[in-house]
Amino acid sequence: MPGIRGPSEYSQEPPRDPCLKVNAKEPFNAEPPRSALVSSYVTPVHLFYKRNHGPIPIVDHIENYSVAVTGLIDNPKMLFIKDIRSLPKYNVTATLQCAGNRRTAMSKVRNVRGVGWDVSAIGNAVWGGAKLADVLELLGIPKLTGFTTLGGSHVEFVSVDRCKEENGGPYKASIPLSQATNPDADVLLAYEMNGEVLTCHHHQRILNRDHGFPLRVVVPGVIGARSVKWLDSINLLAEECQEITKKEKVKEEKIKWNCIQAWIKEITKKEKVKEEKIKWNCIQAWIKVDSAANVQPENVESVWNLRGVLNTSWHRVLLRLGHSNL
Ligand SMILES: Nc1nc2c(c(=O)[nH]1)N[C@H]1C(S)=C(S)[C@@H](COP(=O)(O)O)O[C@H]1N2
Ligand SMILES: [Mo]
Repeated sequence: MPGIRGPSEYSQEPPRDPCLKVNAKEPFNAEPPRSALVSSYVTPVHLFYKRNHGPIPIVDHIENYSVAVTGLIDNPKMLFIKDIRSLPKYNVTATLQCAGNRRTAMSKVRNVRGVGWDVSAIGNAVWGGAKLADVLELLGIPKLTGFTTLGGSHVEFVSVDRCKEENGGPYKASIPLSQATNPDADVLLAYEMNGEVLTCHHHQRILNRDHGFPLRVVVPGVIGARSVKWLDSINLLAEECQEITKKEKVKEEKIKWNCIQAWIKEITKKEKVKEEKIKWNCIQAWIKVDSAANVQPENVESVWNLRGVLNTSWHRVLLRLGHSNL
């Protein structure tokens, strides 16, 4: 693990914003107040939810930091930050959401296992980095490939953090090679978040250890679990990796990757928010469809599961109206 290591205890955690609501201290899991999600289109880094399975890794020597690319690939290679930075840089605005978001609401139906999240384990960021499709091309795997010559069909991302749920082993997750090599899927090896630099360098401003410093994966459109932080190695596998979420048999949830707030605004504009008057000066509002007319389940009871994931039921919000003509 050149240049980066995963500590086994929590004495070297980064500082965090005191307004975050802490759902678990060690490992650190916290979400912002609800207002943070709608007060700006892009969620500020310090307010972005933090979802960890172990202590935050430590970078000792950024110049030694490298990512090993191994497995079912003809030419295994070490990639340095400079190799990744030499590729074209893309900024992708994408929403990350934890599969456990809104778990607390689910636990009200019946007990569930896992960190209790309110509604803010979701955030919208501008991720800057190289496209994984370009990185893999550099290593001899062409764009839009389903199988390597050695039979690799899944790309596994391995971190260095030591996770309780993995018995002290690293966090890992995989995606299909066809997705990884598709430039339109926008899978990134990201070194920036909201223009702040995840990479440690003397003239650079912010070290963002909570969100994957110095390099993380961002997989737009699927549950946050795929977006592995503190990337240590990339392995080409013949099968999907046995990762935390796979064991839990979590179904992938498609989410919009460019916007929370704009989406809400648009819905309001098109008056697709159904409103129900429940008190003189309150309305209850909720969102239940997307632009493709996919309808969310009406009640949390119908989506309850033991792990408390993927609570996609209508999120009802009570709005206080003050003086209004309603
Ligand atoms: N190495 C590593 N990557 C990880 C995790 C982790 O614990 N360790 N958590 C995953 C989960 S479950 C989510 S929802 C997202 C959260 O990313 P964030 O903490 O930057 O919001 O990171 C994913 N990547
Ligand atoms: Mo997650």
